[in-house]
Amino acid sequence: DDVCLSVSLQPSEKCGVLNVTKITEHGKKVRKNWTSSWTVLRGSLLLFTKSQGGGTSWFGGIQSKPEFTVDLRGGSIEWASKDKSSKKHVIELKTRQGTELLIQSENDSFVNDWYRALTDTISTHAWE
Ligand code: I3S
Repeated sequence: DDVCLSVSLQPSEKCGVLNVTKITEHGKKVRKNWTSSWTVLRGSLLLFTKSQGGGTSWFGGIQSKPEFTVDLRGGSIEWASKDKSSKKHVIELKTRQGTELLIQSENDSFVNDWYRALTDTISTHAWE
């Protein structure tokens, strides 16, 4: 989008505010810590920046460095099962590096768009 370009100052496929938590890091279970993150999809990378202004603002994306980045190559996504979270519209993302994330928004069409974009990215970059 134009918004993604102007906000991130670099072209990106998709951006927006999502609720995110890691559940596994380097193959080890970690405690959930849901945070509202400014999320940018750029190439095969998914970048998360702490969202400022209470979660509705894309403002934080301009200034902040990504808090963490995951490489989608070789990863997989699916809709999270009920035992993973009580929240609605939760995507479970597993990376080849052994990080597992839950990605969520109350807005189901928004989450569906992300699901599609992430799926496309994973299949596009599958053989790199
Ligand atoms: O998988 P869990 O343990 O039920 O996840 C919930 C907890 O992380 C909870 O925090 P504390 O147990 O640290 O107080 C969070 O507040 C909840 O949001 C987590 O569950 P959901 O179902 O929202 O992912």
